[in-house]
Amino acid sequence: MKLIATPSSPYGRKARIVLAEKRIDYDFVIDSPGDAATRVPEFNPLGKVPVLVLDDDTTLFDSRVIVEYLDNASPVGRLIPDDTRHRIQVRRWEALADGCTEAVVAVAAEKQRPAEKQNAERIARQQGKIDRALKAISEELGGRAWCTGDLYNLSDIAVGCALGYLDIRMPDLNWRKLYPNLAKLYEKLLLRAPFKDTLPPKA
Ligand SMILES: N[C@@H](CCC(=O)N[C@@H](CS)C(=O)NCC(=O)O)C(=O)O
Repeated sequence: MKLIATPSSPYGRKARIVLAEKRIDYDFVIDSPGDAATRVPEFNPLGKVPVLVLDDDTTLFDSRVIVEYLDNASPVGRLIPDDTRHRIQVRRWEALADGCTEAVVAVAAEKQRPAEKQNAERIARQQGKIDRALKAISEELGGRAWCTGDLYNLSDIAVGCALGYLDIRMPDLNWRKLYPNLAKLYEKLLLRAPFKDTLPPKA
């Protein structure tokens, strides 16, 4: 199977971490949807990465579908709990973390426009989502070791990918100082090879 993504994509990183945690072999195909020569739309009509291409050429997207497929593809280290209540809790954390990343992408895209074309109101609205999401994640994590339950799972992976992406797109936000418990969580996640090996390159 192959995973199409970029080294900096936070959603791609989520899929790559899950592949590594599940010890599933794959080819990493780097293709940036923004490049003129991109082939991503041939695999995903939405033109977004990550896309997982199975050996029978079935294409899976988006990252939430990919991680669910992967978690079921191998019994090694389950990352999405079977129990409905806990599973929904984990998916909710994932939605919050992915949503935070979506807002970071939107702010970064707006800030790449020429200064006179930037929409300050749009930036402020997206920044509000980031600030509220981080506060909620930090408050809900509190002093616990992991985001949900007693064990590391997909909720921690999703939050870790959102935090790692903040480092490259919003280095001035200083989320570690604002939320020491998130800093502690990310430090712990970086002790795991799948996290360390997928650190996004600095922009
Ligand atoms: N909800 C999607 C989001 C995927 C996404 O936005 N990927 C970005 C890269 S990080 C992308 O491909 N952007 C290109 C575009 O939107 O045209 C997922 O979880 O996979």
